[in-house]
Amino acid sequence: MKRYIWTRRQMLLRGSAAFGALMLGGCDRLSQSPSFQRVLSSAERLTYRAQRLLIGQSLAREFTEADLSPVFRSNGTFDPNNQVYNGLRANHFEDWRLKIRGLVGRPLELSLAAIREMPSRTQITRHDCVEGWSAIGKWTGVPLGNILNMAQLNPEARFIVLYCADELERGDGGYYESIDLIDAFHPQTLLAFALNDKPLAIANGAPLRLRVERQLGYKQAKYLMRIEAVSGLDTIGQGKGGYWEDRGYEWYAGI
Ligand SMILES: Nc1nc2c(c(=O)[nH]1)N[C@H]1C(S)=C(S)[C@@H](COP(=O)(O)O)O[C@H]1N2
Ligand SMILES: [Mo]
Repeated sequence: MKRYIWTRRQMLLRGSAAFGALMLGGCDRLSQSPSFQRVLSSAERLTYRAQRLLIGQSLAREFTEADLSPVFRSNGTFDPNNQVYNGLRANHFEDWRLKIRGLVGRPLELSLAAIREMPSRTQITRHDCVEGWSAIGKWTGVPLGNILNMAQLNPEARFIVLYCADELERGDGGYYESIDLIDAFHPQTLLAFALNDKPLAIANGAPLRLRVERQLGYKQAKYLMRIEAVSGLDTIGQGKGGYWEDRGYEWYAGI
């Protein structure tokens, strides 16, 4: 637990340099009261304010078991069906590794077993697709922020890019998505390995998919293979930050 706190602090100090100016504007009274200031070192104070700023972001609505959709339908790719993916699938994803690269101090390769052993979060949320349907599902996964803490973001990191195993059309370069650090460290942003208490089905993105609950369906990247911390999106894909964004959709698909 101690280690987690430390790595989170490290992230907040390193990864959130951009928020510094904003934070110094002072956003909460408690962190400025003299007695509270004596309790915390200046680094801790910075962390506290950064955390409030990050975690203070609104949460997406959460639902109950009674609200669950009977079926969580699939959309977009329902089976990547390519050589690499079929090979991984044949072995129940035992050889699959999530790679974390880019602007990090400590690149990682995590097995599905390792990810399942990390502290997880379960949430029941509504998924809204631009094509006009929605579904309520129960997701279990590891907060993306925890994994980014382990990887130790460099101060220049501004976006997290998520690369998937599938192409929607042959030769399209593959599905990918990106989010900013506020969404990356939002407590409901998960790398999910289970839907409705069962291992993620192929149709819903096995072995691992993103849940970024305050945004629309196409941001919820399935079939994750690689995560990259970057300083900008211009040189990624066709430069708009995602598969559908490159085809005209909004990058910030807020609901
Ligand atoms: N890799 C990948 N991720 C994807 C897609 C896709 O085609 N490939 N489709 C997106 C869209 S438009 C939606 S609505 C959701 C659908 O998730 P589901 O199949 O679990 O319903 O996944 C999103 N993530
Ligand atoms: Mo969608």
